[in-house]
Amino acid sequence: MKIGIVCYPTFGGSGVVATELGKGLAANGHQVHFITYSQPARLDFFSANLFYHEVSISKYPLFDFPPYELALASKLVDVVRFEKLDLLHVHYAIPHASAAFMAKQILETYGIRIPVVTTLHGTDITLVGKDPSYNPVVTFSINQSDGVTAVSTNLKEDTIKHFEVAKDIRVIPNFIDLTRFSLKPREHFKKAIAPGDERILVHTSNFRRVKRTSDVIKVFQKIQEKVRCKLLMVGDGPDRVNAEQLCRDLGVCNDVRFLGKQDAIEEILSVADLFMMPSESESFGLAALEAMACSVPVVSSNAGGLPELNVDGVTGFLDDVGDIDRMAAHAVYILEDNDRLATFKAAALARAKEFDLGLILPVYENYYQEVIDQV
Ligand code: GMT
Repeated sequence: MKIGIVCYPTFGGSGVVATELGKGLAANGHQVHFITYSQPARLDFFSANLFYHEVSISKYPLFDFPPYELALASKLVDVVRFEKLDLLHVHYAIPHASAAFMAKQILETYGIRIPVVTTLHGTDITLVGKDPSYNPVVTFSINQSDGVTAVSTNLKEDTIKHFEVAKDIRVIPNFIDLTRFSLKPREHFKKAIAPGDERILVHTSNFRRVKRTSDVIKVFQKIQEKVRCKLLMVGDGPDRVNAEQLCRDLGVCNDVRFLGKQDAIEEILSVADLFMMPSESESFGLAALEAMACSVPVVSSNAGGLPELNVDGVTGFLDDVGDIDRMAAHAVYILEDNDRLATFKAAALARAKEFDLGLILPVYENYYQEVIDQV
Protein backbone atom coordinates (compact mmCIF):
# COMPACT_ATOMS: atom_id res chain seq x y z
CA MET A 1 0.00 0.00 0.00
CA LYS A 2 0.95 3.64 -0.39
CA ILE A 3 0.10 5.28 2.90
CA GLY A 4 0.20 8.95 3.89
CA ILE A 5 0.81 9.62 7.59
CA VAL A 6 0.00 12.96 9.20
CA CYS A 7 1.19 13.66 12.74
CA TYR A 8 2.84 16.13 15.08
CA PRO A 9 6.52 15.60 14.36
CA THR A 10 7.55 16.21 17.97
CA PHE A 11 8.64 14.08 20.91
CA GLY A 12 4.97 13.69 22.02
CA GLY A 13 3.44 10.24 22.23
CA SER A 14 1.17 10.60 19.20
CA GLY A 15 4.06 11.66 16.97
CA VAL A 16 6.21 8.82 18.26
CA VAL A 17 3.47 6.25 17.63
CA ALA A 18 2.83 7.61 14.12
CA THR A 19 6.53 7.59 13.25
CA GLU A 20 7.18 4.12 14.64
CA LEU A 21 4.10 2.81 12.83
CA GLY A 22 5.30 4.34 9.55
CA LYS A 23 8.76 2.84 10.03
CA GLY A 24 7.24 -0.58 10.72
CA LEU A 25 4.95 -0.37 7.68
CA ALA A 26 7.91 0.65 5.48
CA ALA A 27 9.92 -2.29 6.80
CA ASN A 28 6.97 -4.51 5.82
CA GLY A 29 7.22 -3.28 2.22
CA HIS A 30 4.64 -0.48 2.18
CA GLN A 31 5.48 2.93 0.81
CA VAL A 32 5.00 5.48 3.58
CA HIS A 33 4.74 9.25 3.08
CA PHE A 34 4.97 11.48 6.16
CA ILE A 35 3.26 14.82 5.70
CA THR A 36 4.14 17.24 8.51
CA TYR A 37 5.62 20.68 9.15
CA SER A 38 9.03 19.30 10.09
CA GLN A 39 10.96 16.05 9.99
CA PRO A 40 9.52 13.68 12.65
CA ALA A 41 11.94 13.32 15.58
CA ARG A 42 12.52 9.59 15.10
CA LEU A 43 12.76 9.69 11.28
CA ASP A 44 16.44 10.49 11.12
CA PHE A 45 17.69 7.76 8.76
CA PHE A 46 17.29 6.69 5.12
CA SER A 47 14.90 4.00 3.95
CA ALA A 48 13.84 3.39 0.33
CA ASN A 49 10.17 3.13 1.40
CA LEU A 50 10.01 6.27 3.54
CA PHE A 51 9.25 9.75 2.23
CA TYR A 52 8.84 13.08 3.95
CA HIS A 53 6.81 15.98 2.56
CA GLU A 54 7.10 19.25 4.41
CA VAL A 55 4.05 21.44 4.89
CA SER A 56 5.32 24.97 4.42
CA ILE A 57 3.29 27.74 5.94
CA SER A 58 3.76 31.04 4.22
CA LYS A 59 3.84 33.97 6.61
CA TYR A 60 1.91 37.10 5.79
CA PRO A 61 1.65 40.16 8.05
CA LEU A 62 -2.15 39.92 8.03
CA PHE A 63 -2.04 36.52 9.71
CA ASP A 64 -1.77 36.69 13.47
CA PHE A 65 -2.49 32.96 13.27
CA PRO A 66 -1.04 31.35 10.10
CA PRO A 67 -3.67 28.94 8.73
CA TYR A 68 -1.75 25.66 9.15
CA GLU A 69 -4.83 23.54 8.51
CA LEU A 70 -5.22 25.02 5.02
CA ALA A 71 -1.56 24.55 4.19
CA LEU A 72 -1.79 20.95 5.38
CA ALA A 73 -4.96 20.27 3.36
CA SER A 74 -3.31 21.70 0.23
CA LYS A 75 -0.24 19.56 0.79
CA LEU A 76 -2.39 16.48 1.28
CA VAL A 77 -4.16 17.13 -2.02
CA ASP A 78 -0.79 17.50 -3.73
CA VAL A 79 0.80 14.39 -2.23
CA VAL A 80 -2.26 12.13 -2.69
CA ARG A 81 -2.58 13.17 -6.34
CA PHE A 82 1.04 12.91 -7.35
CA GLU A 83 2.17 9.99 -5.21
CA LYS A 84 -1.10 8.14 -5.87
CA LEU A 85 -1.67 7.25 -2.23
CA ASP A 86 -4.12 4.51 -1.26
CA LEU A 87 -4.96 5.82 2.21
CA LEU A 88 -4.36 8.72 4.61
CA HIS A 89 -3.79 7.94 8.28
CA VAL A 90 -3.98 11.02 10.49
CA HIS A 91 -2.81 10.93 14.10
CA TYR A 92 -4.38 13.33 16.61
CA ALA A 93 -7.74 14.71 15.53
CA ILE A 94 -6.93 18.43 15.83
CA PRO A 95 -6.48 19.78 13.17
CA HIS A 96 -5.43 16.72 11.17
CA ALA A 97 -8.83 15.06 10.80
CA SER A 98 -10.53 18.21 9.54
CA ALA A 99 -7.62 19.01 7.19
CA ALA A 100 -7.92 15.47 5.79
CA PHE A 101 -11.67 15.94 5.34
CA MET A 102 -11.05 19.15 3.39
CA ALA A 103 -8.40 17.44 1.24
CA LYS A 104 -10.77 14.55 0.59
CA GLN A 105 -13.47 16.91 -0.67
CA ILE A 106 -11.04 18.69 -2.96
CA LEU A 107 -9.66 15.40 -4.29
CA GLU A 108 -13.18 14.30 -5.23
CA THR A 109 -13.26 17.19 -7.72
CA TYR A 110 -10.33 15.42 -9.42
CA GLY A 111 -12.22 12.13 -9.37
CA ILE A 112 -9.99 10.73 -6.58
CA ARG A 113 -11.50 8.98 -3.54
CA ILE A 114 -9.03 8.73 -0.69
CA PRO A 115 -9.96 6.81 2.47
CA VAL A 116 -9.07 8.58 5.72
CA VAL A 117 -8.28 6.84 9.01
CA THR A 118 -8.15 9.01 12.14
CA THR A 119 -6.38 7.78 15.26
CA LEU A 120 -7.42 9.45 18.51
CA HIS A 121 -4.56 9.71 20.98
CA GLY A 122 -5.92 11.29 24.12
CA THR A 123 -5.64 15.00 24.69
CA ASP A 124 -7.26 15.59 21.28
CA ILE A 125 -10.38 14.20 23.00
CA THR A 126 -9.95 14.49 26.77
CA LEU A 127 -8.55 18.03 26.98
CA VAL A 128 -8.55 20.01 23.76
CA GLY A 129 -11.29 18.34 21.74
CA LYS A 130 -13.93 18.71 24.47
CA ASP A 131 -13.34 22.46 24.51
CA PRO A 132 -16.41 24.15 22.97
CA SER A 133 -14.12 26.06 20.62
CA TYR A 134 -13.18 22.82 18.87
CA ASN A 135 -15.93 20.31 19.72
CA PRO A 136 -18.20 20.74 16.64
CA VAL A 137 -15.27 20.41 14.21
CA VAL A 138 -13.80 17.42 16.06
CA THR A 139 -17.20 15.68 16.15
CA PHE A 140 -17.79 16.34 12.47
CA SER A 141 -14.35 15.25 11.31
CA ILE A 142 -14.41 12.05 13.40
CA ASN A 143 -17.76 11.18 11.84
CA GLN A 144 -16.47 11.97 8.35
CA SER A 145 -13.40 9.73 8.70
CA ASP A 146 -13.70 6.39 6.93
CA GLY A 147 -12.06 4.66 9.86
CA VAL A 148 -11.51 5.75 13.46
CA THR A 149 -9.20 4.11 15.97
CA ALA A 150 -8.48 4.86 19.63
CA VAL A 151 -5.39 3.78 21.53
CA SER A 152 -7.35 2.34 24.46
CA THR A 153 -10.85 1.21 25.38
CA ASN A 154 -10.99 4.02 27.91
CA LEU A 155 -10.33 6.61 25.20
CA LYS A 156 -13.01 5.05 23.02
CA GLU A 157 -15.49 5.30 25.91
CA ASP A 158 -14.47 8.90 26.63
CA THR A 159 -14.96 9.80 22.98
CA ILE A 160 -18.43 8.28 22.92
CA LYS A 161 -19.26 10.08 26.19
CA HIS A 162 -18.18 13.54 25.05
CA PHE A 163 -18.92 13.56 21.33
CA GLU A 164 -21.90 12.54 19.25
CA VAL A 165 -19.98 9.94 17.33
CA ALA A 166 -21.91 7.80 14.90
CA LYS A 167 -18.81 5.99 13.69
CA ASP A 168 -17.60 2.71 15.10
CA ILE A 169 -14.30 3.27 16.91
CA ARG A 170 -11.78 0.43 16.68
CA VAL A 171 -9.42 0.06 19.65
CA ILE A 172 -5.87 -0.58 18.48
CA PRO A 173 -3.46 -0.22 21.39
CA ASN A 174 -0.08 1.44 21.11
CA PHE A 175 2.93 -0.77 20.61
CA ILE A 176 6.65 -0.97 21.24
CA ASP A 177 9.69 -1.84 19.18
CA LEU A 178 11.37 -4.35 21.47
CA THR A 179 14.55 -4.35 19.42
CA ARG A 180 15.09 -0.75 20.43
CA PHE A 181 13.48 -0.76 23.87
CA SER A 182 15.19 -3.51 25.81
CA LEU A 183 17.42 -3.73 28.83
CA LYS A 184 20.99 -2.86 27.88
CA PRO A 185 24.00 -3.24 30.17
CA ARG A 186 24.89 0.33 31.20
CA GLU A 187 26.81 -0.24 34.43
CA HIS A 188 29.05 2.82 33.99
CA PHE A 189 25.99 5.06 33.68
CA LYS A 190 24.35 3.42 36.69
CA LYS A 191 27.49 4.00 38.76
CA ALA A 192 27.61 7.65 37.74
CA ILE A 193 23.99 8.24 38.75
CA ALA A 194 23.93 6.06 41.85
CA PRO A 195 27.50 5.68 43.15
CA GLY A 196 26.21 4.26 46.45
CA ASP A 197 24.14 1.62 44.63
CA GLU A 198 20.92 3.50 45.36
CA ARG A 199 17.72 2.52 43.54
CA ILE A 200 17.06 4.64 40.46
CA LEU A 201 13.62 6.08 39.72
CA VAL A 202 12.71 7.64 36.38
CA HIS A 203 9.96 9.94 35.17
CA THR A 204 9.70 11.05 31.54
CA SER A 205 7.09 13.45 30.22
CA ASN A 206 6.42 16.78 28.57
CA PHE A 207 6.03 18.38 32.02
CA ARG A 208 2.53 19.59 31.30
CA ARG A 209 0.03 20.01 34.16
CA VAL A 210 -1.74 16.78 33.26
CA LYS A 211 1.47 14.85 34.12
CA ARG A 212 1.45 16.03 37.79
CA THR A 213 5.24 16.24 37.92
CA SER A 214 5.08 17.74 41.40
CA ASP A 215 3.52 14.47 42.59
CA VAL A 216 6.60 12.65 41.29
CA ILE A 217 8.81 14.80 43.53
CA LYS A 218 6.51 14.46 46.54
CA VAL A 219 6.33 10.67 46.16
CA PHE A 220 10.10 10.52 45.74
CA GLN A 221 10.64 12.44 48.98
CA LYS A 222 8.49 9.92 50.85
CA ILE A 223 10.22 6.91 49.26
CA GLN A 224 13.56 8.36 50.34
CA GLU A 225 12.50 8.11 53.97
CA LYS A 226 12.57 4.30 53.58
CA VAL A 227 14.80 3.43 50.61
CA ARG A 228 18.02 5.06 49.41
CA CYS A 229 17.28 6.27 45.88
CA LYS A 230 17.92 8.75 43.08
CA LEU A 231 15.45 10.28 40.65
CA LEU A 232 15.95 11.11 36.99
CA MET A 233 13.46 13.59 35.51
CA VAL A 234 13.56 13.38 31.71
CA GLY A 235 11.88 15.82 29.33
CA ASP A 236 10.95 19.43 29.42
CA GLY A 237 7.87 21.61 29.55
CA PRO A 238 5.98 24.30 31.42
CA ASP A 239 6.01 22.61 34.86
CA ARG A 240 9.73 21.85 34.96
CA VAL A 241 10.56 25.06 36.82
CA ASN A 242 7.94 24.27 39.49
CA ALA A 243 9.27 20.73 39.85
CA GLU A 244 12.80 22.05 40.30
CA GLN A 245 11.65 24.56 42.88
CA LEU A 246 9.76 21.83 44.74
CA CYS A 247 12.94 19.75 44.90
CA ARG A 248 14.65 22.68 46.62
CA ASP A 249 11.73 23.27 48.98
CA LEU A 250 11.63 19.60 49.98
CA GLY A 251 15.41 19.39 50.26
CA VAL A 252 15.83 16.56 47.76
CA CYS A 253 17.67 18.32 44.91
CA ASN A 254 20.94 16.53 45.54
CA ASP A 255 19.25 13.27 44.63
CA VAL A 256 17.23 14.50 41.65
CA ARG A 257 18.64 15.19 38.20
CA PHE A 258 16.73 16.98 35.49
CA LEU A 259 18.09 15.68 32.19
CA GLY A 260 15.93 17.67 29.74
CA LYS A 261 14.83 16.16 26.44
CA GLN A 262 16.71 13.00 25.56
CA ASP A 263 16.73 10.91 22.39
CA ALA A 264 18.12 7.70 23.83
CA ILE A 265 15.43 7.11 26.45
CA GLU A 266 16.12 3.37 26.36
CA GLU A 267 19.64 4.01 27.72
CA ILE A 268 18.23 5.84 30.73
CA LEU A 269 15.51 3.25 31.28
CA SER A 270 18.18 0.55 31.23
CA VAL A 271 19.48 1.74 34.61
CA ALA A 272 16.05 2.32 36.15
CA ASP A 273 14.39 0.32 38.93
CA LEU A 274 11.03 2.08 38.90
CA PHE A 275 9.05 4.36 36.57
CA MET A 276 6.57 6.89 37.90
CA MET A 277 3.53 8.16 36.03
CA PRO A 278 1.07 9.90 38.39
CA SER A 279 -0.85 11.58 35.53
CA GLU A 280 -4.23 13.23 35.96
CA SER A 281 -5.30 11.66 32.68
CA GLU A 282 -3.51 9.33 30.28
CA SER A 283 -5.20 7.65 27.34
CA PHE A 284 -2.56 4.95 27.08
CA GLY A 285 0.78 5.82 28.73
CA LEU A 286 3.33 5.10 26.01
CA ALA A 287 6.20 6.26 28.24
CA ALA A 288 5.20 3.61 30.78
CA LEU A 289 5.21 0.93 28.07
CA GLU A 290 8.71 2.04 27.02
CA ALA A 291 9.81 1.60 30.63
CA MET A 292 8.21 -1.83 30.93
CA ALA A 293 9.93 -2.97 27.74
CA CYS A 294 13.21 -2.17 29.52
CA SER A 295 12.08 -4.32 32.48
CA VAL A 296 11.07 -1.38 34.65
CA PRO A 297 7.97 -1.72 36.86
CA VAL A 298 5.56 1.22 36.98
CA VAL A 299 3.84 3.04 39.81
CA SER A 300 1.12 5.04 38.10
CA SER A 301 -2.23 6.62 38.67
CA ASN A 302 -5.28 4.60 37.71
CA ALA A 303 -6.41 7.31 35.28
CA GLY A 304 -7.67 6.76 31.75
CA GLY A 305 -6.21 3.82 29.88
CA LEU A 306 -3.40 3.09 32.37
CA PRO A 307 -5.20 0.06 33.89
CA GLU A 308 -5.22 -1.46 30.38
CA LEU A 309 -1.42 -1.42 30.44
CA ASN A 310 -0.12 -1.52 34.01
CA VAL A 311 -1.35 -4.59 35.90
CA ASP A 312 -1.99 -3.69 39.53
CA GLY A 313 0.22 -5.67 41.90
CA VAL A 314 1.97 -7.45 39.02
CA THR A 315 3.79 -5.03 36.73
CA GLY A 316 3.61 -2.23 39.28
CA PHE A 317 0.72 -0.50 41.04
CA LEU A 318 -2.25 1.69 40.14
CA ASP A 319 -3.26 4.33 42.68
CA ASP A 320 -5.79 7.15 42.75
CA VAL A 321 -4.67 10.40 41.17
CA GLY A 322 -2.92 12.50 43.82
CA ASP A 323 -2.64 9.71 46.41
CA ILE A 324 0.99 10.45 47.22
CA ASP A 325 1.08 8.21 50.31
CA ARG A 326 -0.12 5.06 48.56
CA MET A 327 2.13 5.63 45.57
CA ALA A 328 5.11 6.02 47.89
CA ALA A 329 4.13 2.94 49.94
CA HIS A 330 3.77 0.85 46.78
CA ALA A 331 7.09 2.10 45.42
CA VAL A 332 8.81 1.18 48.68
CA TYR A 333 7.17 -2.26 48.58
CA ILE A 334 8.65 -2.88 45.12
CA LEU A 335 12.07 -1.41 45.84
CA GLU A 336 12.85 -2.63 49.36
CA ASP A 337 13.38 -6.29 48.49
CA ASN A 338 15.74 -7.52 45.74
CA ASP A 339 13.77 -10.66 44.90
CA ARG A 340 10.48 -8.81 44.82
CA LEU A 341 11.97 -6.14 42.58
CA ALA A 342 13.25 -8.83 40.21
CA THR A 343 9.77 -10.40 40.05
CA PHE A 344 8.14 -7.05 39.22
CA LYS A 345 10.81 -6.36 36.59
CA ALA A 346 10.22 -9.71 34.88
CA ALA A 347 6.45 -9.17 34.93
CA ALA A 348 6.81 -5.68 33.44
CA LEU A 349 8.82 -7.08 30.54
CA ALA A 350 6.41 -9.97 29.98
CA ARG A 351 3.49 -7.52 29.82
CA ALA A 352 5.37 -5.21 27.41
CA LYS A 353 5.85 -8.15 25.05
CA GLU A 354 2.08 -8.28 24.60
CA PHE A 355 2.36 -4.88 22.88
CA ASP A 356 5.15 -5.90 20.50
CA LEU A 357 5.14 -3.92 17.24
CA GLY A 358 5.15 -7.22 15.36
CA LEU A 359 1.75 -8.06 16.88
CA ILE A 360 0.05 -4.69 16.40
CA LEU A 361 1.35 -3.88 12.90
CA PRO A 362 -0.79 -6.54 11.15
CA VAL A 363 -3.82 -5.22 13.05
CA TYR A 364 -3.30 -1.82 11.41
CA GLU A 365 -2.61 -3.40 8.01
CA ASN A 366 -5.84 -5.41 8.17
CA TYR A 367 -7.77 -2.37 9.33
CA TYR A 368 -6.43 -0.28 6.41
CA GLN A 369 -7.53 -2.98 3.98
CA GLU A 370 -10.96 -3.16 5.61
CA VAL A 371 -11.38 0.61 5.25
CA ILE A 372 -10.12 0.65 1.65
CA ASP A 373 -12.52 -2.16 0.73
CA GLN A 374 -15.46 -0.19 2.21
CA VAL A 375 -14.81 3.07 0.37
O1 GMT B 1 0.84 12.91 26.87
C1 GMT B 1 0.89 13.92 26.16
O2 GMT B 1 0.72 15.04 26.60
C2 GMT B 1 1.21 13.77 24.70
C3 GMT B 1 0.09 13.09 24.01
C4 GMT B 1 0.26 13.19 22.51
O3 GMT B 1 -0.75 13.39 21.88
O4 GMT B 1 1.33 13.09 21.96
O5 GMT B 1 0.04 11.74 24.43
C5 GMT B 1 -1.17 11.05 24.23
O6 GMT B 1 -0.94 10.08 23.21
C6 GMT B 1 -0.02 9.06 23.56
C7 GMT B 1 0.18 8.16 22.36
O7 GMT B 1 -1.00 7.54 21.97
C8 GMT B 1 -0.53 8.29 24.79
O8 GMT B 1 0.38 7.28 25.14
C9 GMT B 1 -0.68 9.28 25.96
O9 GMT B 1 -1.25 8.57 27.05
C10 GMT B 1 -1.61 10.41 25.55
N1 GMT B 1 -1.60 11.43 26.60
C11 GMT B 1 -2.67 11.72 27.32
O10 GMT B 1 -3.75 11.16 27.20
C12 GMT B 1 -2.48 12.78 28.36
